[in-house]
Amino acid sequence: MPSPAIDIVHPDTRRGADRVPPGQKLVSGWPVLTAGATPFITKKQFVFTVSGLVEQPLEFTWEQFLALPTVTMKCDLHCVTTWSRLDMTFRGVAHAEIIRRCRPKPAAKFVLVTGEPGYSTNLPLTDFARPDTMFTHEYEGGPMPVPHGGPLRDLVPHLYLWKSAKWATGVEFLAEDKAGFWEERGYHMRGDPWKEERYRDDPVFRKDF
Ligand SMILES: Nc1nc2c(c(=O)[nH]1)N[C@H]1C(S)=C(S)[C@@H](COP(=O)(O)O)O[C@H]1N2
Ligand SMILES: [Mo]
Repeated sequence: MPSPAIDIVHPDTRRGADRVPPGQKLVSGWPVLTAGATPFITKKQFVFTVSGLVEQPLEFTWEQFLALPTVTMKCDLHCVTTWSRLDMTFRGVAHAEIIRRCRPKPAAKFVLVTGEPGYSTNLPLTDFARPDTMFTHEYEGGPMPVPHGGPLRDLVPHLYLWKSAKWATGVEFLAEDKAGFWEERGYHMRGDPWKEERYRDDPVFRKDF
């Protein structure tokens, strides 16, 4: 099968000597990291909702989501547990496509992306809206493997991988930042791997006393 044309080469893949963030090691396999059991979501059960501070709330069945326009992107992944993996190819629905359809209200400044079972992660809207982010349902030309979040996972390669919710169920647009699953447990509110934003440094979470 010929590999699909790449629409977006992620800018972080062009960082040269700075391409692998500090404190990270390259791996050749793709580790699976899940808090709890792997959920199995059938195409019939699948539902994706867009809610909160938007002009047009949205709800998609699997067929409806699959009918949305897609883009293909080559990117690197960086996990806070210190592994990084280069040159991975994904296809999916750009966040920009969702934003175009739901029209966030001016008060919306953050999002909370949700995933089964009971996962969530928060992002500033400026990170979520970047053109190199997407909800992806295809990896290397095949369906997204279930352990990696299939049928649909979020993909935000410029931040640590816990910001990319697997088994994605929706996105909520918010005025205030709201800690997700790992952020409530001490992970950073933004998670930039080049700044090593691994843990929260606000007072309740400081580790230096
Ligand atoms: N729904 C859900 N999404 C999730 C997680 C999870 O436990 N549940 N783990 C996060 C974490 S901590 C990481 S590092 C990545 C791991 O993705 P991978 O298993 O595809 O490598 O998924 C993120 N998304
Ligand atoms: Mo993680």
